[in-house]
Amino acid sequence: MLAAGQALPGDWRSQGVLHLERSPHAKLRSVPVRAVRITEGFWHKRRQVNVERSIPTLLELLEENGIVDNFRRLSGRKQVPRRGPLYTDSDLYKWMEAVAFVLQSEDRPELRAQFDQLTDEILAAQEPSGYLNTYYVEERKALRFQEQQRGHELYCLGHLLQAAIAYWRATGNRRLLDGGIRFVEYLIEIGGHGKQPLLTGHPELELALVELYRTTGDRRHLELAGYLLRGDGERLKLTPRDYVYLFSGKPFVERTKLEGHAVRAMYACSGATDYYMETGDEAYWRTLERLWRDLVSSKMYITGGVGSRAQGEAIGEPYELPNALAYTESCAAIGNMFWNARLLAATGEARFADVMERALYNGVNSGMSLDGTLYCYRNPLELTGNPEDKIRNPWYTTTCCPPNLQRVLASLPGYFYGISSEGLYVHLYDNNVLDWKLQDGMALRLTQKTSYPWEGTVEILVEPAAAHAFTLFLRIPGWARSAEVRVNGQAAAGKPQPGTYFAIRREWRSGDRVRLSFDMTPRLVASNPLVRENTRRVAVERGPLVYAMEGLDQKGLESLFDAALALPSKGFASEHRPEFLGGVTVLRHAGVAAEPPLASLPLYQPLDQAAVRRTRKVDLVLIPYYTFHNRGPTPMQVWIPYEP
Ligand code: FUB
Ligand code: ZN
Repeated sequence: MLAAGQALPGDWRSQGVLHLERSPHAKLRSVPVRAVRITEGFWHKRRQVNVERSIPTLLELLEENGIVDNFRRLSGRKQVPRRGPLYTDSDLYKWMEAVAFVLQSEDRPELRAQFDQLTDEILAAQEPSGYLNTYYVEERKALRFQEQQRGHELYCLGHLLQAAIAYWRATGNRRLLDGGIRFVEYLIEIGGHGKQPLLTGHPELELALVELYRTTGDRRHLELAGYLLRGDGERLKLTPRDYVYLFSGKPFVERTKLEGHAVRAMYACSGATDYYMETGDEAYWRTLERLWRDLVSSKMYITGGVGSRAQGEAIGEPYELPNALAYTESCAAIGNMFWNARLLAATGEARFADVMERALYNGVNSGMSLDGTLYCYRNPLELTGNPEDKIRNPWYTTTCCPPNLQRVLASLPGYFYGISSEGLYVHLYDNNVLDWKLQDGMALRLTQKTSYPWEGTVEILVEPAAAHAFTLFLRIPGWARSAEVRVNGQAAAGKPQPGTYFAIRREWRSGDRVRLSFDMTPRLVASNPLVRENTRRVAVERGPLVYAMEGLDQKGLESLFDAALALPSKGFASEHRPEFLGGVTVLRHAGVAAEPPLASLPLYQPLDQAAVRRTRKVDLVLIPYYTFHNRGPTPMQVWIPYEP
């Protein structure tokens, strides 16, 4: 047992987003965020905006909206009423976690000071017992753990722990972590079988507890995660509806499909994957595999978004993937990315990296505006252009998504690589320098130079400290129609297969160069016809990016919805425009427009008179989906009709 304040095993500097050094069922170990420097390029730009605009402005909003004052009022530092929904503590914790990840990459004294100041405010509000929550206090104190379906007490603790662990890994400072451990001790004291039954209500604490276990080595932290994943439904008197919506309360291994609240489901699956990596419990793996197949076969949007319904923020039936009504909360796409990153760590299988990349570049990336001050809660795949549709906003009463997006961008270097006993896995491509070591201790520098995702060539300079035999596993994205790998100018032996890792085992010497080339020809993608809304429509992808059409780019069209892509065709023209939308590759394609415009047709008419004539030739322009709605309200669609 490890009490607050007792020495933590391991070196905080060497721990990644997930610390998998001692995880017996993880195939890959993580590389620390600080070991990967993302240099000028696609993600560098997004990360700069994150740290310079997004993170500072969100703290101002958290202050303005009383989220920090909710702690100050408990310590008597301010006499103000509590503000916001019952889970606001978690929004501050997520913001702090984002800051902690920034600090893992570089020291920013101002951010560090803000984190320390907030730690003071938070710990001053913690009760001597260890309990900490700004909602269940005063007249609501009697309700503690009495309404766990909606209460978010454990959810907030999960986010507190994640922020605290990330800060410890950034600075070696464990004040907040000790506060978190005190709360966990309190839970262990009151909770579990025979005592107060516990329910996460909103899964999140499960993954945080497994990470806490990886940090402290205290097995009780893992056991508590296991208890939560098994659920205590009978004693809590949960209904079948609760089990569906909450994605917690009953044994995780009895789940047969993805359902209920999308973020809850994604976090539960993430936590269960973490638990599997520590325990190797095969029942968990079987369930995870089954749920993953359910996701990719019928419940995931092409953007990596998850959750079709506004009602209950829920995952729909198989193939229920509406476009305009898509709920696709940013947090759910983030949860999808987290889950697949964990599955990837567990197995080293490229299918998980493909989903992780899809979510990251599209459904997650769309969530933050290009200037870093506006956020999507929903990320629909179609917009009518109604100015009342407030898709990007600086603040939400439920402001879970903004700091979630910030923590993803801040921690992104930690997702690029993995280490196995055989060598190094390269999961993601962008300009960066890795300075780390192989599992046998050999120091290794690796430098990627590329214009990915705009171009498909990646140059990799390999520099081990001394000539050394190991395997370089290079991800060949599943979307690549063809790929080529060269080592020091020579074609590598073997055929690189999309959707796998291409393994090159050799004695690597400092100065060795690998060159990867992926075919970046834009692709037309059809969906299963059971997604009824996408009948006779195509989506367009180029590299890892999903594309979309916005009304304001289409010249000579009265309405975006009058147009169709003219197929078959000579294909797309790609043009890189460095000044447009933060620098993007725009696609052009021949189209045809309805003549007369569709809006001039009656709502209903006899079938034999109803044929739509799309005869007028137009030039259609597509932009990357993640940039949609950055220029004000305008119609948008991902799934585009086509005319044969
Ligand atoms: O309940 C906390 C967060 O608020 C969820 O993750 C989001 O879906 C939103 O409901
Ligand atoms: Zn959210």
